Amino acid sequence: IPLPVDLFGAERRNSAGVDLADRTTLGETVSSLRGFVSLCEQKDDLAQSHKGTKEEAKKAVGAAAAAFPAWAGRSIEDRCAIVERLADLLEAHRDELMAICVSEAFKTIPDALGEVREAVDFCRYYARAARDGLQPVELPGPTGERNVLRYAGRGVWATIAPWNFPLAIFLGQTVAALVTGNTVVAKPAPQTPRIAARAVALAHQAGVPSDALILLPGGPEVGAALTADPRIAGVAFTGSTATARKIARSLLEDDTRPIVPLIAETGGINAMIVDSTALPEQVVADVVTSAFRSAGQRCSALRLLLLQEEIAETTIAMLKGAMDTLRLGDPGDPATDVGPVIDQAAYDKLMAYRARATVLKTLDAPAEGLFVPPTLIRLARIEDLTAEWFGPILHVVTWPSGKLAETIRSVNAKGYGLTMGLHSRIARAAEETEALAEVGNLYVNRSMIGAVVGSQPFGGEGLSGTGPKAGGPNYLHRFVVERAVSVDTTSAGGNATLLSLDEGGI
Ligand code: UN1
Repeated sequence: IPLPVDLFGAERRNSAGVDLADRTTLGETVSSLRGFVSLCEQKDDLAQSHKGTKEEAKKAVGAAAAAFPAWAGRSIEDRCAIVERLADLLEAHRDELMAICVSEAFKTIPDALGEVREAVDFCRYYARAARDGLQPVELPGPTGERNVLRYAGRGVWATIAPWNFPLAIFLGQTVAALVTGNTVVAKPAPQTPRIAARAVALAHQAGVPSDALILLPGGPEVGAALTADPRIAGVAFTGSTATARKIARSLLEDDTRPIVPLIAETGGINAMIVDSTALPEQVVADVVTSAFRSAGQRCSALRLLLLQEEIAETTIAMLKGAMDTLRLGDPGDPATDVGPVIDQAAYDKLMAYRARATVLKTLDAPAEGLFVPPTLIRLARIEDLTAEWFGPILHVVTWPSGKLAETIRSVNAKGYGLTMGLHSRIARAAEETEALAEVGNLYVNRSMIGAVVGSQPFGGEGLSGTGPKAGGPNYLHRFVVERAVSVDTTSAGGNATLLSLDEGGI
């Protein structure tokens, strides 16, 4: 049953106030992209040809450590202005950045546009949050004492980014560390070094000193060398739960090393619960967007669709019809809904899994390229899904009437807690889900992807991550140390203030 809706038009709006999937505005962008894509393909720049080594990781940390005092000593206003200049530069280079996202990460055009906009949003949001939230705070205290709480950078942060948001998350983590007065060694995913190299070059152009932000491309060995370095004062990581665990272990291994923060944003086995009162067309559109947009390669993506028994067969029939309207193909073609997956290893893993599953519906894939066709798989029980399959693969399970709480508890029992969706028109169902769902982001009657910076702080619980949420009001606080300074203003000869001596007098 084909649906009369633009399936991927449902992603919400961000800073520019333009629908991310508005294809009518993309014509101009696409024609200029074509030129850039071929340019990018020819360009064998540093990041692509160069893989970092363990020695370079050491050198980079040393240089960033030497740059720390000067960068930390700049005013908040200075650092915010630089980050806002970076946002302007990202906007000015939008088409070029989109082109690299398309050619290097196989993002579709609407996804590449969303990627650049989200990066811009992170820069502007964190600059504002630092300006508003990190000024010294005068605290009330016992009579006669002046108490001030100050925030200061911690030192050198390692930021380790995923390939699925190679610009937005790469820069989001990095800019948060920089704006709070830290210096950064930034390691992009091995699949996406070029977009990171462009982002770092623009940050330097915006005024970040070259030693305050150092790009370190490379694989897991380079990441391991970085986190094992005792001079690292914190790690911001987005990727798999297994890698987050390795990083946590490596940060704690050396007994002489300070205990430093790890911000980890990891995987999820995300479920959407649909009851018999939900609006069917909206459900189907939101399911297709949540499960198949970005070829399912978002940690927020829908993996497990839980349909109340009465509506299961009709919903599945509509879903199959909607899947038929999806176009697989060249991600640089604005008509494409689903592009290839990131690399051969991902392709092989997903295709092998699909081959042994009970497939309800799938599509034909283009003959050439790493296309995993959107696939609907039936499972008997919620417990049968035991792993995060990071691609366009959706599992469906039914649940009996009157068992909403049990259904939510079965999802909770997986131990992940990133996103959950509910489609229902019953207020009590929404309240019950809100009370029981152990997730970082609960979405009611909408899709489960596309968290907007500043409005929908993003991040999970349990196996899905440590918090604090990216794009939320508490994120920057994890990047700073707090210093409480208390001055007795009564004892020094009864003077209410300290004497102003110049340094030569001490
Ligand atoms: C991720 O896939 O790593 O809500 C994060 C979203 C994005 C974040 C996804 N803003 O889909």
